[in-house]
Amino acid sequence: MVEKFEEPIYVTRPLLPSIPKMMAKIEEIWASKWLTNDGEQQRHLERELKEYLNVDHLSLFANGTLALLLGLKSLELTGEVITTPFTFPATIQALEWNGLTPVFCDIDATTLTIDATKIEALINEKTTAILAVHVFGNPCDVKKIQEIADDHQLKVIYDGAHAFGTQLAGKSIGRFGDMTMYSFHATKLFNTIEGGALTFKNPLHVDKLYALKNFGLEKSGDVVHSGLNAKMNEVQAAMGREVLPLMEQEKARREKIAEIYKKRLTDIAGIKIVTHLEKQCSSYQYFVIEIDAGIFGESRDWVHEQLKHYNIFTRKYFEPLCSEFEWYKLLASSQRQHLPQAHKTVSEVLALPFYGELDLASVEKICDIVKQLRNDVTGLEKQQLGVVK
Ligand code: T4K
Repeated sequence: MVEKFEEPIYVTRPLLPSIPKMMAKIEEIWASKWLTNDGEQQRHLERELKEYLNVDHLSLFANGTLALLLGLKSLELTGEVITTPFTFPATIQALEWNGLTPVFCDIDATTLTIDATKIEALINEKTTAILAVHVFGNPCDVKKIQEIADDHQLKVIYDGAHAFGTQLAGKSIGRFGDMTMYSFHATKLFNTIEGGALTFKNPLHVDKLYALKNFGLEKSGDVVHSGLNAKMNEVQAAMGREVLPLMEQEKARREKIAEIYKKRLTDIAGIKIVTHLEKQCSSYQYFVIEIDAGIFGESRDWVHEQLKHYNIFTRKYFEPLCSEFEWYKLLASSQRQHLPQAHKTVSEVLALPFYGELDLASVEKICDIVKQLRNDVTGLEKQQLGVVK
């Protein structure tokens, strides 16, 4: 019998710079008396991230949701946007705040991103864009999506909240489509406490996004857009500048953790590994498994609850599907028969604890506990069949 953990084990923990390093940056900010509004730290971080992510244009925001909301606004979209129901509510809320109607498309069984083969059938005269999500850092089928967008003159926006550092065939994921949003929330691989960014193709968006996140004010002082306050402040930017150099070490630690999970969990009947970390390509953001209740013997929900008894707090991202929100569930595209894969996936996925600080012995122990749960189930099955008396 495996003992429970003494301290809670969460799905993630933020990557923190050392206190002296952070204090040195805070002292710089205090000395400058410049706390927000296009400050030095923010400008430095913008340059550093442009280089790290290998993109031409990047704009920082107070959080990923506002970045996406204003990115969509900058593209002046109307009508309907084809998107995925299997995402964090923020993706769809960003559409909602722009007065755009989501049209939900089913997802691919392997990458869990929008199923590009099903997009075209959803396009009509009201469609103006495709908003796809690189779920758990798995890249979307960017080639097929761009072909469809080009054929129908649609914009393409990627929610890359989980895709910091993800590359595809050696190319930064932030270079695909018209725009990509990154989230720098505390729970993300790279964090600025709260924060986010947009990377984009069109150089005209540099000034437009600058205005949109600053009340619509242009540098001339004219108010030219209906903007918002969505600026990143100097402490957030300083945090990012101290977290960025820690990235490679954090990824290396996460890779070791993933290796153990993969080795130990692959052999358990009913468990499928969703996360395939490939060097150069992955975001190292989440480690996700799927539990097939028919084979495992109990549901994902049961495993999630049982793990709590061992002080392990996994997450059922992204339950409920966005198509199930009260105000969307009557949409034609929300109907269950159109979204079979999304409904299956959302009942099976489980994000396991995954962060560099998690020691390898604890990872082994989490695997022991999952295995123990499966043994408990099979023991129970045998008893029910009368094999074990
Ligand atoms: N698009 C997608 C696809 C997204 O996943 C997200 C955000 C967005 C857009 C929007 O980006 P932002 O506007 O957030 O930049 C968390 C995050 O709050 C959210 O940013 C993230 N996605 C989502 C997937 O995860 P919760 O509700 O799971 O967070 P919470 O507070 O339960 O944290 C999870 C665990 O992390 C905790 O159990 C313990 C640990 N934790 C958390 C915080 C905040 C810490 O150890 N320290 C901390 O400071 O949403």
